[in-house]
This record gives sequence, C-alpha cells and structure tokens, in this order.
Amino acid sequence: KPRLKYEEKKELQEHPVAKKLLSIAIEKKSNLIASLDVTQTSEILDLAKKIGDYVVAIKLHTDILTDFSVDYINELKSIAQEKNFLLFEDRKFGDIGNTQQLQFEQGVYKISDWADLITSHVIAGENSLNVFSENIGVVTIAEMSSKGTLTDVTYKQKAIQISEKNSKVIGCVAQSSLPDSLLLFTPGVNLDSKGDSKGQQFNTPEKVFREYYTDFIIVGRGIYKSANPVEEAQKYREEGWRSYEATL
Ligand code: UP6
Repeated sequence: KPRLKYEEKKELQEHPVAKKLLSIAIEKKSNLIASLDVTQTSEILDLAKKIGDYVVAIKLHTDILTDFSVDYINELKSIAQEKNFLLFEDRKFGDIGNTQQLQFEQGVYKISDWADLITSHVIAGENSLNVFSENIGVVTIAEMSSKGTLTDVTYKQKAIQISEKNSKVIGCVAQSSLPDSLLLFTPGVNLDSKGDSKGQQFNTPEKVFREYYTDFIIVGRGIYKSANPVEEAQKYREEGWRSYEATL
C-alpha cells in the first residue's frame, strides 16, 4: 500500500508542533532536517541564514557549543521565524524523570525555553516522559542508525508502544517504518558516504523513503561539512522530496 501523504498525516496529528512541522513540509516541499553539529554559535547562525529556506527544522546538539549564550538563541529564534523552520534539540534525554526535568529546564541551556522539538530515549520507562512540557514535540529514539546498536526489534516495539500512548510524543527516530500515527525521523542519511569509522551507517534519501516510508530525513555532515552547504541543502531537499513523491 502507498504511504500517507503529509496532508493525510496532518489530519492524524493532535499535537500543534506535529501539525506545524507538516505544514512547513507541505509549504516548502521539503522533508529535510539539517543537523548542524558544529561547535561555534557563529557557524550555526551563518548556516541557518544560508540554508534556512530549504529545511523544515534545524537539529542542534547545544551541549557541543563552546560559546553558548541567550543572545545566540534569540538570534537563532528570529532566523527560524523569518525562514519558517523549527528548532530541534537532539538532547537524547536518557535518565529518570527527575533528572531529565532538571536537564530540560535548568542548567545553562534552559532547553524548555526555546526548543520546538526534543529527542528522548525511553530507556527509563514511560513516566520519564512526564517532565516534558505539552507545547514541545517529543521525538523518541526507537532505533539507532549505528552499527551494533542495542535497539533491537523488541526494544523498538516497546519504544513505539510508549510513544503511541503519550500525547506529547509526535514521532520516533528509527531506521524502519512506524505506525501511521507517528512521524518517522531518519538520521544516517548521506549521498556520498556509506559510514564512518565510529559506527555511523548511511543510507540514501531514496532508500529511506522507499524502504521505511520515512517522513523526515536528517542530514548532518552531508551538508555542514561540504564545500558548499547551500548547494548540498538544495540537493538533499530536492532528492528527499522526489523520493517522497515516488512512494505515493
Ligand atoms: N543521530 C544519528 N543516529 C541516530 C540518532 N541520532 O546519527 O540513531 C544524530 C547524530 C547526528 C546526526 O547525533 O547529530 O543524527 C547525524 O549526523 P551525520 O549525518 O553527520 O552522521
């Protein structure tokens, strides 16, 4: 059976962030999330201005920054507003609820103040998700892209069960298809490389749409490490959209 269109998926979503993400995808004809895994705020701001038109969201690892500041976050927020993309903090929470709450709300980054989307493991069980606010879209880690990951079929099924039951969860990170009610986010996407020496495994956009019916491709080094990030962002956007349409 063909996959659901973004318009049809939007009908199934209750969460405002899920609806917003799908609206942006439809409007921009893009299913690309750029992961800007760079260590200086100036690099993120520069890349966000240049590629913001082609992405639905920018994924961040805020704890790798050497010069985080509230001014940086405010500037990134205004670029996001202007260019119409969401901010996705890939924190991969993975602790008991109480600790996750402190990591989410406190510390230097105060993720709860600015993120539209966050990632969380569900290794600590369903109640650990209680601490995230209703207005932030939670994306759970159901299955990882790396070689030898412990997220086997049973783990993935349990993670999906928890995710389906929780109204804050809009979808999962995974490397295989999900129930229609959850949005699928797939990292480990690269057109030029099969992997790295640290366990990452890459697939092409075409494969992850055809085989998994993914909803969003997450591209890191394929864009920010390339000589021309703008050209690459355009290329992944086109390739992602073409691959999506081919599965309808
Ligand atoms: N990521 C994965 N695999 C997962 C979950 N998350 O690669 O299973 C994240 C990484 C990185 C990005 O933390 O930020 O997606 C992939 O970047 P890359 O394209 O440079 O490998």
